[in-house]
Amino acid sequence: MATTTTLAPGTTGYERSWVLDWLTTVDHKKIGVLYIVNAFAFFFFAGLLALVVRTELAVPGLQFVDQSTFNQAFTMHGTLMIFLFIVPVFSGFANYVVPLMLGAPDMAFPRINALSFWMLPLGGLLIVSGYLVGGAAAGGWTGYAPLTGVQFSPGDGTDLWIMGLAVVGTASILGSVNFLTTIFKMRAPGMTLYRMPIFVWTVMVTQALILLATPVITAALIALFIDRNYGGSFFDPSVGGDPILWQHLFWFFGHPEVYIVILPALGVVSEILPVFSRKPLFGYRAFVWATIAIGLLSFSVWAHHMFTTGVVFLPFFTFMTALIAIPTGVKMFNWLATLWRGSLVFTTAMLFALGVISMFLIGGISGVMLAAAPVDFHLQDTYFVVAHLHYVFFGGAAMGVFASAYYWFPKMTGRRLNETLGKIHFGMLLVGFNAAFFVQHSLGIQGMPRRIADYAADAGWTEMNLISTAGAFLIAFSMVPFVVNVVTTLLNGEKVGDDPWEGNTLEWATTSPPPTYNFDRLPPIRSERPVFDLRHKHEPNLHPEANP
Ligand code: HEM
Ligand SMILES: [Cu+2]
Repeated sequence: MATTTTLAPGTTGYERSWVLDWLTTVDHKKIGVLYIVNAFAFFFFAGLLALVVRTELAVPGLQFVDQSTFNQAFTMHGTLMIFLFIVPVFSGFANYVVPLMLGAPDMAFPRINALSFWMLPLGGLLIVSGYLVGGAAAGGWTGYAPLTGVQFSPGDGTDLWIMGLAVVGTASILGSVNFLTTIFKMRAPGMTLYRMPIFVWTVMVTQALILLATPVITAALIALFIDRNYGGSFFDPSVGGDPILWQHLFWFFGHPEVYIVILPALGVVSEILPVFSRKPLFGYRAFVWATIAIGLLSFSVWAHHMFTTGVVFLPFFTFMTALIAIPTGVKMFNWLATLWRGSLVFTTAMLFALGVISMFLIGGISGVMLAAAPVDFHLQDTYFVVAHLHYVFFGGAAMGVFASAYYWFPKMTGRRLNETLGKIHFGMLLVGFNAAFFVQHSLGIQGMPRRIADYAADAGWTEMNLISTAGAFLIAFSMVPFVVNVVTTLLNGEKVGDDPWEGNTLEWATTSPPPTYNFDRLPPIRSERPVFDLRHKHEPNLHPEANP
């Protein structure tokens, strides 16, 4: 039978413009890049808002902005950093690497994937557009009732904030279904659950948390919208509602949210440490179970954010919160054991991974302190909390973002970021970060409240606030070498092969960048380090644990 070997006329030679190509793509790699670029745009904007806040606080007195502008600035800063930067940026990296790590050609639902991405800039713009209609939301990123009720937040900015967050939340629910289906249904032959890279495990638990937690906040937002616009009374006590109900709903989402943010960063660290220690990850299965345990426990501790409301059974929530230290400690211990006697290579990615571990350790310790109810009564709503949350969100999670960027950039582009500029970026960020946030512990202990635009000159807080503001500007300047690095590397960076770091996981077994549908052929998958096995075909298996 005759077969056609040439294409029918008209099916070649049609090239879409690259703009249209990116706007309509359903390729998980391009969608991943779109997620990352979009998240960084919001990161830089939210960072500028942080500088507004810090500049105002540098010295006593109101110099630059009025109270209302200040409240909008920290609310938009927190909201955008959490919902438009740190969560979606990891969805971006996960979008790019999870199918690769599983040996899959794409995500399970490529079109839904594109939809979940495009809802994000839409939601983000809705939130920011509050600035165009007489003032953005100003009730804090936690949106506490009654601050966000019509009485104290009469403007449209708060309604836009609610709508934008509902869109963003719906997008991440769609995304979580896609991730979970991909992880359960799209793994290559041989890729058992216990051979999946730890990063994939952390994404899986994270997406399960998103699926369970996000509908709660979305429902609460809708209730708030009804209160504000249609005479509802969910949160208004004067007509039988309960403002504490908002706190329950918010934190039932909000605490898991912390792990939604931190788990992928811990996953990245668990990928990077073995590669640059030239050793297998110590205790693979313990990492898996610690991740699952953290995920489960995260739903039983929300009320540690509500100790001072008086409606909380303090011993229970203190105890459950303290329990989380156990699986977290397991991870810490196993990372150190991975590094122990390894031949360490201090690439920028490795430095950022070590940064995550050490900064997250500080954030974890201050977290255990806050979890003790008597201590929390003193520190609630002070700068101690601001310090704690930034050690977790910035020192932990955002450092993990930079670790990911340096580690996977060669896979995404075929070019490696410049290591000298990378190390300058890391050094400036580390110094700036600790200058900005470490002193805030003392400020909090001395009683400086969060969310204030001004403080008394004789409070004794001026010097530390000045240091904190200087640190914030150093953080901002550390982005210059980073951006220069990304731009110059894209234009003419050092071209490296498909596997510049000698990685262990499947993404390093294809070209950089990978072709459409990712793999021409896959190496056999007989352990959680298939690419390592491929490279060391003739040596005995050094890590039989995962290969029973
Ligand atoms: C560019 C570096 C950053 C600086 C200088 C900075 C600074 C600040 C400042 C001054 C506040 C206000 C404190 C207050 O008055 O309550 C704040 C709040 C906050 N920041 Fe940051 N921040 C930075 C990065 C981040 C990152 C990366 C995240 C999360 C991923 C984040 C999340 C938050 C949150 C959730 C709040 C609470 C907002 C609220 O109380 O409503 N920040 N930050
Ligand atoms: Cu919490």
